[in-house]
Amino acid sequence: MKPAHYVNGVFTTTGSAFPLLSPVDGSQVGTVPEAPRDVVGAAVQAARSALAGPWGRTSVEERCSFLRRIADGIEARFDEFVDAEVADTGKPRELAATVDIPRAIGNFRAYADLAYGRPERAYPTTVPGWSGSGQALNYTVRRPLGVVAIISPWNLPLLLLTWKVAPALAAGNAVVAKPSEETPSTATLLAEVIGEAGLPAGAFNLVHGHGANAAGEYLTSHPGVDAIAFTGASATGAAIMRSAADHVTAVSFELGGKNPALVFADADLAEAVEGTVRSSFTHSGQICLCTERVYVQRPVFEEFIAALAERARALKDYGPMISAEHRDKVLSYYRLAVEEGATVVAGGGVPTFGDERDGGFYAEPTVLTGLPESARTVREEIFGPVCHVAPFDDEDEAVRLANDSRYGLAATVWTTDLSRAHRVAPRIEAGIVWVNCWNLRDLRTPFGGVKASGIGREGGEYSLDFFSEPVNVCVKI
Ligand code: NAD
Ligand code: 6OD
Repeated sequence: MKPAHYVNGVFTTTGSAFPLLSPVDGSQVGTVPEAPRDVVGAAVQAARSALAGPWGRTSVEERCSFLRRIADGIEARFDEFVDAEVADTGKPRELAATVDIPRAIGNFRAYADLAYGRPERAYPTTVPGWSGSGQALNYTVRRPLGVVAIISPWNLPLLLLTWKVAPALAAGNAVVAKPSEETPSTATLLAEVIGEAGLPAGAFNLVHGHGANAAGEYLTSHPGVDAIAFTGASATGAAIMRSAADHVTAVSFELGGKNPALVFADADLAEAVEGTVRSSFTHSGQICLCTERVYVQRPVFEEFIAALAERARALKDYGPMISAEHRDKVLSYYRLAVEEGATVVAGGGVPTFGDERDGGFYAEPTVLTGLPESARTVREEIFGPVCHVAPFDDEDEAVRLANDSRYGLAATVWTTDLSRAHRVAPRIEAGIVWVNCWNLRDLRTPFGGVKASGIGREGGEYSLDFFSEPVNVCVKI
């Protein structure tokens, strides 16, 4: 299905069209409609009306069964979803088939279970001086926030969109979603599946288009939006916060990162190298959780860097950057690193394949070393297949280096010393610390970042909390 808006249960391609390019070879593979302000307004109005209609009267059981039907609907069209995700992003098919699409299904199933099984608290309250039982019962109910705007990025398009849509719907909100302009296809398929699942018209709406001065900003600045859940760059989060300020709209932000890995001399080195290959180069580094700063304890520094470089050079089956613009940004950091004095231990350029990929947006997996901590290459998020490796001497220095960043999303610690792991992990300023693993996910756990990496937490009940408002009811007995 071609990218289309989905407003009040109806597909439309209103608005001018812009080209959709394949990152694999740069060819045009389709067009995307750019939602004008009135289409965004109609989507917000449809969501508001849905809350006043049958959707607003659904029980949590009914909503959870909708979520399960949506999960089944994606599963039934699994290959179509994989094809669409691969076409939009150019990522290896195996990645889409084992991570992105299964996680989208998992997101709906997880929130169906979590929302249905969610306990609420009650407090019997003693009221001094009252006659009779002298008691009251306080209990908490949760109301949806209303109309929620969901804005998602291009790197894990369906995974990150459904990560917010599932809890938002489970909590009873009506949604207006805007996926990235680079990756509109799986979101459109999702709208189709949601329609087939029988969700009342207006409960889920989808608009396509760009961000600044376009559909994204029309949506986040709309006075009819009660909350904004956003995943993307920190600078975009700041811009969205400014537009949200006008209407004091609640925000949940998952933003950028410059994630450290700490490799201690007592680590299983082969495991640490393999883990770092995954954490730095999966999806060509275009995952917010990817490692871009690696700190290795001095006794194993040379051995580690040689092994990592060898593995980076051997990588062959990797995907492109999402766009020519993003590829140019990544390559500009490769050049900057050299200007700043880096030693390029692996990669550092554009690969040649001898096939249609030579017209695509590729960058080589790259390992750098030799930069001071003040270098822009070490401080700024690149979001490509690149890491800088530096030595450290002791635990305190490792923690200090890890924390010396404006970001604080995820960190990885490689050590076989369990006491060290427990000592170091809580000292790291990050929302997520993985020990001897990376990106091992349990959907019930809190997910998010500190400092410029985000506001709030998603995952499990944290998402259900964000997407609902507690109301305390006090009944005098
Ligand atoms: P981006 O911020 O450029 O775009 C994300 C979304 O925001 C897109 O849909 C875009 O159209 C929209 N947008 C852009 N400007 C807007 C504005 N002014 N108002 C409203 N909407 C606007 O990010 P990207 O390039 O798509 O993704 C890469 C970035 O996302 C990286 O920084 C990465 O670290 C971050 N990211 C973070 C997480 C996380 O969970 N923390 C996950 C994925 C990506
Ligand atoms: O696994 C997740 O739930 C999640 N939100 C991943 C984010 C990855 C960032 O690119």
